[in-house]
Amino acid sequence: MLYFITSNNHKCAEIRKLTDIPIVQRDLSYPEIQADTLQEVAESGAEYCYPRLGEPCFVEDSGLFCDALRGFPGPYSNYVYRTLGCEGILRLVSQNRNAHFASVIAYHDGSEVNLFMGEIRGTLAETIKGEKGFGFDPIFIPEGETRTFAEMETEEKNLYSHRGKAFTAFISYLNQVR
Ligand code: ITT
Repeated sequence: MLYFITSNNHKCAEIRKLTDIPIVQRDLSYPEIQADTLQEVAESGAEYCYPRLGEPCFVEDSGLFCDALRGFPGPYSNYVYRTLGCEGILRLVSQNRNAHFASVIAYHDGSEVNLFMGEIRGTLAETIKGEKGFGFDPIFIPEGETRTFAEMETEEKNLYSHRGKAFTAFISYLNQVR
């Protein structure tokens, strides 16, 4: 069993499809520090959560990085999604539509924190497309595809996604140390 500390049910649903290990979701409402990197946010989240839960656990911090906006919204993606939304990002970006999603999983095993990263490059769609998924899924088309993440089933998104990659790296680490 693994504890996943998150308030985001979508993230948890995606991760559950990637493993047979039971994933127990807990929302500890951990404070997200204001930092320039996902790594710092995730690491400090895991350090906050472990002593409160008293069990090994992981957090995941992720974001959308737009090339035309020099990486914005990046670690501020949650806030920017709630304020500007998908439409707002599309309005900010015109010529250069390249972007990537990144995910960092921070696992506290009781003595230390280990980080696992995943990234997927792609482009921003011209318009919002699809109803599945969450967040910026309706505007992100992964490399090699013509559909947005929001037009894919979870299993398919997982094959490409930043979160799928980070979690797969985390599971291979667990298989080595356990
Ligand atoms: P927790 O911190 O509680 O896990 P959260 O939704 O606040 O949940 P983040 O702080 O990591 O998570 O915010 C990342 C934001 O980036 C998220 O709210 C989405 O708007 C966006 N995002 C990250 N991964 C995404 C994905 O796979 N698809 C669409 N949008 C994503």
